[in-house]
Amino acid sequence: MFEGAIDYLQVLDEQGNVDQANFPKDLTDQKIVEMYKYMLFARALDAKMLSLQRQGRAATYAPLIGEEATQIGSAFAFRQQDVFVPNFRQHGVFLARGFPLDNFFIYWKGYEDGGKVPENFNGTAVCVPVASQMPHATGIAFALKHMNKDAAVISYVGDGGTSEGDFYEAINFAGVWKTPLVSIIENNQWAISVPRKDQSAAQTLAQKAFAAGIKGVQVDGNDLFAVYKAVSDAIASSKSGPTLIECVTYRMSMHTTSDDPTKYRTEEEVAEWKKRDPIARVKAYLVRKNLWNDEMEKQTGDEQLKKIDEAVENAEQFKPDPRSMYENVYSFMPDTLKAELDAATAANFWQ
Ligand SMILES: Cc1ncc(C[n+]2csc(CCOP(=O)(O)OP(=O)(O)O)c2C)c(N)n1
Ligand SMILES: [Mg+2]
Repeated sequence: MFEGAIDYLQVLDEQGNVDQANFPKDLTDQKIVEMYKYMLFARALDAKMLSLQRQGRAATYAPLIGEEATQIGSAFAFRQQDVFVPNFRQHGVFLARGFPLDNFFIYWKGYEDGGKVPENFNGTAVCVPVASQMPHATGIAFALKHMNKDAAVISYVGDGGTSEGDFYEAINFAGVWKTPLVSIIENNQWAISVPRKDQSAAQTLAQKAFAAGIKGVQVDGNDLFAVYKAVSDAIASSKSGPTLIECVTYRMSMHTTSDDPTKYRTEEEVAEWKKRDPIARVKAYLVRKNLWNDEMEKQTGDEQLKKIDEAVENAEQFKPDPRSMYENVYSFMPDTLKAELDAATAANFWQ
């Protein structure tokens, strides 16, 4: 008879108290302050993108607010050699992994050039088709294992994404071939207007691991320390096989800038989750330990805003080659597209 149970991990509670038994040993005060700054940075970046979009200076954007602990906690657990496979909401992970800020703004203005992944970035590009990144992730993990590399793949998928065939196929493959895959489910309770309860009758999303014969754990995704610990542990054991980590968090804002969440969810629900704000929780911890104060918060905010404003300015100088609209969809240019491009060139359309 099969018996399964999913552990739930929380280390830092809403008041900033810590469960010492589960506190990650390698988390120094200095590292926690650095992570906290990145949480603030991610939120500031998000607010700027939203404002630019509302002014018509950026294209459709998927905000991350509320999901900073899941993103920064996991990003800090990565080792340099680990490969990052995102969907479309992990701006905080891109930031913490050192993705150039200018490119971030160029990409979200709608230009593919900004989305190109730098050579040494060790990751794949933003991926919008839901869960289609998952077979890539497990395939990369398979290749790393085949080449005897000491590296893991850390992939992200939403709660909605876990209903896709691609998700099941990827974790099934990972289980059979024991690929070094750390698959993070960023369960933010909503898939556009579909609530978590209508997404799956399974009590947890982490238990989907059972069917694939891999490890599964559910984590408080608004708890920076718990996410860091779960992802670090999964990376440490990735040589012997994959782990599925469900981070339980909340999308505090709209799905994307084309969405109006007031049409399908209540203010009470949002207020309830606001009390579990991942940033407030780390701040309470740091302030209590005398590691942080309002002056530091102000200074950090000013520095980050300066970097953001500079990047926006640079991004707004960027002039795309209009012919690039013919590129990037196919690995080669089909005859029909080539004929269009040739006709436009002959008509001096690019002058
Ligand atoms: C294959 C596919 N189907 C539908 C869409 C439209 N779509 C974009 S995001 C999304 C919901 C995704 O929800 P979830 O996986 O929970 O991620 P979240 O947006 O909440 O981060 C949908 C249906 C898409 N991009 N790709
Ligand atoms: Mg979701």
